[in-house]
Amino acid sequence: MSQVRIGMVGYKFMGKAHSNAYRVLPMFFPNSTVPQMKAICGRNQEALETARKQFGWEEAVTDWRELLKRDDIDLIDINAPSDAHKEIAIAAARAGKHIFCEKPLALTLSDAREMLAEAEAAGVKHMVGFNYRFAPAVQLAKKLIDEGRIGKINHFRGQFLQDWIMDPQFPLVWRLQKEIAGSGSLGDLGAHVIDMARYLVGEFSEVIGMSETFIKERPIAENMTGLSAKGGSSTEMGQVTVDDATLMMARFENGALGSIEATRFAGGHRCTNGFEINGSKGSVRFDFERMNELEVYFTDDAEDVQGFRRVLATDAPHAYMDAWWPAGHTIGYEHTFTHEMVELMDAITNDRQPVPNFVDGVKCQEVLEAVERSIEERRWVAISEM
Ligand code: 4PW
Repeated sequence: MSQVRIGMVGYKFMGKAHSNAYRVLPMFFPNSTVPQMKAICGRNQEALETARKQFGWEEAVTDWRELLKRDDIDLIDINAPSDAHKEIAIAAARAGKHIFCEKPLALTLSDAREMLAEAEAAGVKHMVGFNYRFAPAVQLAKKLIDEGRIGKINHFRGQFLQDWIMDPQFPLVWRLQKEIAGSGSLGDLGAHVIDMARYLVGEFSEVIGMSETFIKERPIAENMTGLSAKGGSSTEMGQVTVDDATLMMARFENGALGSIEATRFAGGHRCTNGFEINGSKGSVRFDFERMNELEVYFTDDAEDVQGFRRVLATDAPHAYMDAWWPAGHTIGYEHTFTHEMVELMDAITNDRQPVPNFVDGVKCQEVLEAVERSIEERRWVAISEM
């Protein structure tokens, strides 16, 4: 297969990120199967047409079911708000289409499990959008861990800190409504950290959490969509039904201990998605706001140079970097999506499941729901209970 023909549902933040990835992929990864941007889908015809032109899609359709009936579409890319994931993914699987779905995979664990079961029964390829795995510095951390170079892992300390809803006038966007988003900082931000922990450390065995909604009512405004929505002058208020911040502690199956913090109230932190992992032979530390770097520490360094060192993951030995620029020329957020789509194209072409896929989406959702149960019942919850 030299082309994968795509129908994409959603055209906002993630729609733009995915479109950019599909567009630049053939230019930088000329040996990859080419993503064909066939049709983009959304409900608001005018806004959709603007996005179609701007992002470079061939056609725009306002009903996603149309995409499933077409023979010239191989893959459905779902990046509409989370409440739309399940219905579209299951219908896509039944229509024999491969599926890419943004995270969190679903609103609930049982929905996520249904999506996985349907995709497996249909024999289609399925992938979930944990894009931060694809930062070359994260891939370096993974390599060091897999090669045993930081030894037996004892600690995972993860965080995803943002501050975009600290203003009480920030409107009640969909990410703050449980029936659309599933949960708040936990599912939106914590999901990335949980995935990172699973990727780098291993499976969770038990969790305990706490959460808070600092601002319980927000204005209902005209522009209620994105992270940069504006409050306007409306005085009508609506209930925030998700967590503003969630903290959790965890034990991993391999004996490591974990702590994770996900919040949209960390003033000054715009996108601090980071982790520190301490092993018996060394440590690694990553902060997405400096995504080209990995800090590493090895216990067997000479005594007089002991300490963290900064590795710039921007040249050829680092994952994906030979495709981009000369050494030292950094890359950004959007490149994580390009790398994600390279993996997707390769998996479809070589008839294997991409990684991360719906199995990872379900495992992440098990942890998310275990944290929610733990908060509700004020106790440790084993993942095996879920
Ligand atoms: O990558 C993150 C997303 O998964 C972004 O920083 C914002 O938080 C928007 O949604 C989530």
